[in-house]
This record gives sequence, C-alpha cells and structure tokens, in this order.
Amino acid sequence: MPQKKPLVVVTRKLPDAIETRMMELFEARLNLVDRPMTKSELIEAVKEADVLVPTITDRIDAAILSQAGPDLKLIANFGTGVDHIDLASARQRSIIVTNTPGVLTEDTADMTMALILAVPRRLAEGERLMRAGHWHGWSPTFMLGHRIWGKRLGVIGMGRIGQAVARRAKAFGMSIHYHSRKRVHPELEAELEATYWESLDQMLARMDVITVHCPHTPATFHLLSARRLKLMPAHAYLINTARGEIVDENALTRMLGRGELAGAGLDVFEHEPAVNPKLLELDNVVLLPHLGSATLEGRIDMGEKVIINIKTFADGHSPPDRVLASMF
Ligand code: 8YV
Repeated sequence: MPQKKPLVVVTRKLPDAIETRMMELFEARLNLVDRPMTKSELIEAVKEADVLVPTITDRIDAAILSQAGPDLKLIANFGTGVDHIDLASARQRSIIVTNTPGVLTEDTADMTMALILAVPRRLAEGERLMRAGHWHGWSPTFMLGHRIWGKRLGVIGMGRIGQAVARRAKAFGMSIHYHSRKRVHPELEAELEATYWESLDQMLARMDVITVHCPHTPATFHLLSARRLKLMPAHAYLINTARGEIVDENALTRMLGRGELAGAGLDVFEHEPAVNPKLLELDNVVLLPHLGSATLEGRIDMGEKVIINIKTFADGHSPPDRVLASMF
C-alpha cells in the first residue's frame, strides 16, 4: 500500500523547481503570494502540518510550538541559521529540526569579500556620487579609500563561511587572524597562514578589518558590545554577513557617526527588516538587504537540502542535517 504523503507547510515562496518537486513528493501547502505568515497563520500551520518549512522571517518560538499538533514531527528550516526557532521547545516536544548547511558557504563568502572590498574602496559612495551627477573629473586626491592588500583581517567564527572568506581574503593579500570557539586543524591554519587569537578582545584591538561569521546564539548576542567595539582601532572596518544581533547596532552606529570606526559593511541587522535610520545617513557604510546567500543556484540547493531532509525523515531515517541544540 502506498504510504500517505506528509503534509508539508512551506511558509514562503521558494524557487519554482523546488515547489514543483515538493508537490510531486509531498502534500505540499505552498505560499505562492510570498506574504510572511502572521502569528495566527503559523499557529494554524503547526496544528495541522506533519512538517513545517520555515525561513528566517518566521519566529517559531515556544508560544507557537506549544500549539503544535501531534503530527508535527519535523521542522525543516530553509536556511542554515536556526536562531529564529526555539530549539529547546522543539526538543521537549520531540520535534526534529533540520537546516541547510554547506550549500550557501561560497555565495555568502563572495558577498562578504565584496563588502571587504567595497567599504574601504568607497564603492557605494562613488556609485551614489555618479548617479547624483556630482562627478566633475579626476583629481589625484579625489575620494581616496584605503588599500586592503597587506592589511590584517580578523575573522570571528572560523566555521565553513569564515574559512571560505579567509581563503578569498588571503588571495587579496590580507593576513588572516581568527577567534573561534574551536581552534581549527593545524593543517588548515598552515594553509591559510592564519593566526589564532584566544582572546577576542586582543584580536579586535589589532585588526584593520573584522568580519563576523559565528552563529547567533544566547552566548553571541551582542558579542560585539559597545565595550568591545571600542577596542577596535579608529581606522578599522567591521563587516557583518552573519546575524545583526551579534553586534550592538546602536553602539556601532554611534561610533561610525563620530568617526570612531572607519566604516562598516552590513548585510544583516538587529531588527530586520528595520534598520537604524542613522545608519542610512552615513556615507562610510555599505548596507545590503540580507543578500548573503541570495543566488538562484544557492536557493535551489537550499531547497534540495530541505527536500532531502523531509524525504529521508518520511522514509523512516534520520535526516542528514539534523540540528542539535548543543551545536549552537
Ligand atoms: C538565508 C541565512 O537567506 O541561511 C541562513 O542562515 O542567513 C540566509 O542566507 C535565510 O536564513 C533563509 O532562511
């Protein structure tokens, strides 16, 4: 007898190829208009679904999970970060959580490298000036930025994305430094010619560019607090393509406004989609709307991972990308 297809509720519009495959494999309830679900719609979804496929824009907290029906056994997140899901509540209810690691590493590292180049070289500022018709010709001292070749890059979080960024930055002539929960394998350290800093505070004080690649967890919330940001030299730049919550956005904005930091490249924000309005007024920042992994290829790969996680679970096996609370 054919097995009953699981009811899979997908909270946002996904690439067509992924939605088509989901319709073939599952009883998929899609969100074709792509309006984020309201809290009550999410509650309805967890009451009925066998599998929920949320994204970063859904807050799957304890209150939502307390309404989960008996059939909800899997939350197959579309994305790597799972800080929007209450993992402890899910575990208490024996709901498995999976994510999509690995497939967005290179795209996110590319975007990070783009910001590492764009901010010191004043790329967005120059582009704005051109469009405003304010370019009156070349001059030897016009719009000088700063060289990145030979500068020190401090990577916070040397996981997959941190390593992919370090590889790129090394090719651009930067020296690689890092602080991470775990020191990486000596072979990798040698390949990247990377210096490990046990003390984040000490690393911050000595870098020209800092880039954030750790997950957002209770332990990393405001890891870059006002106190730590003040340790950075005034000529340094901060790049964040990880999570806004890791940086005290108000303190950062104040410091950038006062010239206590040279600039920032931000793809993520503390209260997305809201952005501190004072950041929008600053010339020395490049702001992007959470585009780190936003390639069609990446989104399809993420969708494929979601499908594999659901299918493996539905077939009675442990899904490959199971998230354990202890991992975060
Ligand atoms: C995703 C991300 O776009 O995967 C992540 O953790 O931050 C993004 O690149 C988003 O989270 C999808 O839910």
